[in-house]
Amino acid sequence: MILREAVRVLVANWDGSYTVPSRRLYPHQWSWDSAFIAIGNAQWSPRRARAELLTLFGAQWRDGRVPHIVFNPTVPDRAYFPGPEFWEVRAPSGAATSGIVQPPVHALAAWRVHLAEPDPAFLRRIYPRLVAQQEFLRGARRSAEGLISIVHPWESGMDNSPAWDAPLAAVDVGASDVRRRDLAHISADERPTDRDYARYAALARAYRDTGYRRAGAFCVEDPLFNAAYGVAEHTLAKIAKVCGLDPEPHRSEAAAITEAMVEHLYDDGLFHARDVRTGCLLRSNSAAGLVPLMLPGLPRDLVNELVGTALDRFGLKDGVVSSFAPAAPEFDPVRYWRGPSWINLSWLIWQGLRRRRPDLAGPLAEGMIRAIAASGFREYFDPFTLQGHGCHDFSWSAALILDVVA
Ligand code: 9WN
Repeated sequence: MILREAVRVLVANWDGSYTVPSRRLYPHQWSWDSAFIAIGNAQWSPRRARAELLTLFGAQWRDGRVPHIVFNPTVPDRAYFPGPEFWEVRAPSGAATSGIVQPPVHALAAWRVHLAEPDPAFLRRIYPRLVAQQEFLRGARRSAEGLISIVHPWESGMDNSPAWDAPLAAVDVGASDVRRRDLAHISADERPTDRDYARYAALARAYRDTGYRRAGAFCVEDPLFNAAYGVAEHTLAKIAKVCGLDPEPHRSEAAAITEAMVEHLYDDGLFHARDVRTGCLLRSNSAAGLVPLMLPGLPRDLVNELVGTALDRFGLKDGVVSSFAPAAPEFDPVRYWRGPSWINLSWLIWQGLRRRRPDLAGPLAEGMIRAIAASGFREYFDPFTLQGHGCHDFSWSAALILDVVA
């Protein structure tokens, strides 16, 4: 039943060559959403999964960046803020896109699609694009510490995470041109505040005004983003092998980023973000700090400490991981990335636990299924009551459940 319903959501959100995250709230193609969606679609339509990824990479920029939104030209500008008129940019393909990126989980998605239905021709086609995506990140975003930075909270995928409260406080808002559309669909207490939005717009505008080249006031190294980058290198090694290419450079890059993360982002049982502007660690209680569990090369003692933190502070012992630790003062069980449980975050952590701690991965998978059985394919869930929040029929909630149940 749950599987049939998941496919129904993905079919309803399919736009011919990609899937919208949500018909009304997010009516375009989003970068990391498409990766998660491809992982789910691989279970029932690998052809659709390949199309999803190839459509996204069709809008890749010449510098290798994969934009976080590819706009559907037939959707009116007023349907989503900020739309193409705000970003003022086109990919070489002619598609209107945003100018920022999202966590690079796409190599993993391509690999999972290949495993579902082996297709070396698809891998050969997408491999150079995945490599260019990584090259953009190390060319444009790598710090002296060897870590990759993000220049906007939207790049983290966890927009209003309390981890960004301190660096966002330094952002000068200026004249606001915000025309929020999200509140037409979702109650304001489940979304970022107007103050957050004023800062998001100011940061995006400032980055746009440098031709999408120079970071502004917000420049941080995020553990989820860097873990995704490292996992991408591990996965590219596997893809390179299938393509008859040398996997070694990818393996050493993965080892290097893992080492840099352990050296600069780890403290006291959790990975944290680091503010590149101040050089300070942004100690917080974000579940983004658990995602490095995905890195195959993480030292055993750190794995054990992270698992302990997930059990004690994030709800893993009950099989439901919250996006922010409930005991922390900033925790809010319904406000977007400030506490609710999200299927994609749980899935990423589940990937990290499957081989190492199957005893914990099983209950986490059951927790994801429980949330959806209780409330449907909602965008996020109250981690205690499992009540659904945000939009309905949210694509990655449907897609990743297909993978969990497979
Ligand atoms: C801004 C589409 C996206 C997700 C992000 C999530 C949310 C956008 C927004 O929706 O962000 O990119 O308008 O709030 O935070 O992770 O990719 O589902």
